[in-house]
Amino acid sequence: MKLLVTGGAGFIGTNYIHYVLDTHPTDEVVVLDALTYAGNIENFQRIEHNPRFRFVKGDICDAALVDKLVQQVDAVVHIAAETHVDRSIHNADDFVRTNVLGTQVLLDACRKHFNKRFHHVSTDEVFGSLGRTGIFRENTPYEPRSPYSASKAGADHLVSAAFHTHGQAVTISNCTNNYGPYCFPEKFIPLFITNLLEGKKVPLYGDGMNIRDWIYVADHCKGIDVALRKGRNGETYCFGGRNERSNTEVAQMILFEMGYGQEMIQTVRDRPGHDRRYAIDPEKAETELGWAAETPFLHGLRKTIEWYKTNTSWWKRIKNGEYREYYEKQYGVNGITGPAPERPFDIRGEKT
Ligand code: NAD
Ligand code: TDX
Repeated sequence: MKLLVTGGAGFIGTNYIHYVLDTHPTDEVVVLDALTYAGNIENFQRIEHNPRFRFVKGDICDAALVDKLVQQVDAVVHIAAETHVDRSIHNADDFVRTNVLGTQVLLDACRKHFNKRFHHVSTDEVFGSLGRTGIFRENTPYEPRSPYSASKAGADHLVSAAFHTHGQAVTISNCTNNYGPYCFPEKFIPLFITNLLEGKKVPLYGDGMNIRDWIYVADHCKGIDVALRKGRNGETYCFGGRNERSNTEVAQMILFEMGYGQEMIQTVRDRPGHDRRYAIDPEKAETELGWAAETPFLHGLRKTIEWYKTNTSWWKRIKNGEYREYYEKQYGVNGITGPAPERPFDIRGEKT
């Protein structure tokens, strides 16, 4: 297959394209990524010269560019999004634009070009917040509570509408919190690990008793891939790690693994509207797709800590802003919210 992967320069996208190129020896991958603050082409160092890989810097809201790229592939794996809840609380504009509008632009192009297969990567946050009991499943009603999750819910509904209205070949996956290599150090686990590597304290929101269901990113990537190849059109698949932990528990595990004590925890003001608990029942994906999360949490956490210890320059260049210099030199544009360049170039400088 030839895949168009949106958001391939971010955390899950990077892990996914490495997975595809390693696992499917004849597949080709075209990455479309706007290189916002969260995208980093330094992630492509291992595959930069792989002839089955091509990178296009551009915006998923750019209908002409999307149209052109969709024509060149067999399927689209839509991973691009604005993803950080705290940023969406501060300003939701980019969330609505990229997550809602961008998804529709991709769907329109897929419909136009012989109903190209479309897999949409989404989150468990669209289902809202659980109390002590309960679990999210594919048929759980949507009740998003942050601007981020509301924009992802809007995108999911558009994908679903494309199936019901136009008969488009779509699937959706809703996954729990991911952790692992290449996660931008604004998210909980990489922020805590990198702060400790710098000898800084870690900021725990509120009472620290919010619960997340953590899944190792490689397990999620396998799920995305199997949903793309084996999923039934119009279906949603929920992926989770069967691994619920309070933030305090995760913080304590990280501190212990890195040789620090409780004194490094700094309790800070809570996130407004902070969802209390997320948990997914992944049974449908397990039985229908033969998928299961395989990485035990302690093992995955140790691998993740090791990755951040080994790849110090990767996250240090992010934390001090230097990671942007490389592509600003290449493209001469600041990708944060700026318009997509008129003529996108691929990573080797060729016109697309
Ligand atoms: P990320 O923030 O690390 O990466 C997002 C990528 O999308 C970046 O490379 C960015 O440059 C790109 N992007 C943003 N706006 C774009 C635009 N307009 N056009 C083209 N590219 C654009 O995100 P992530 O954590 O890898 O999440 C990827 C997807 O997985 C998202 O859809 C998210 O909702 C979903 N998801 C994430 C998690 C998680 O725990 N991280 C869990 C479940 C689902
Ligand atoms: O500094 C922090 N301190 C803290 O206590 C940060 C950044 C987070 N937290 C808490 C908030 C959450 O309860 O840790 C938990 C995890 O926070 P995030 O890493 O921001 O993730 P979350 O808000 O749960 O959303 C994530 O999972 C689902 C991703 O960011 C989303 O993109 C994904 O859809």
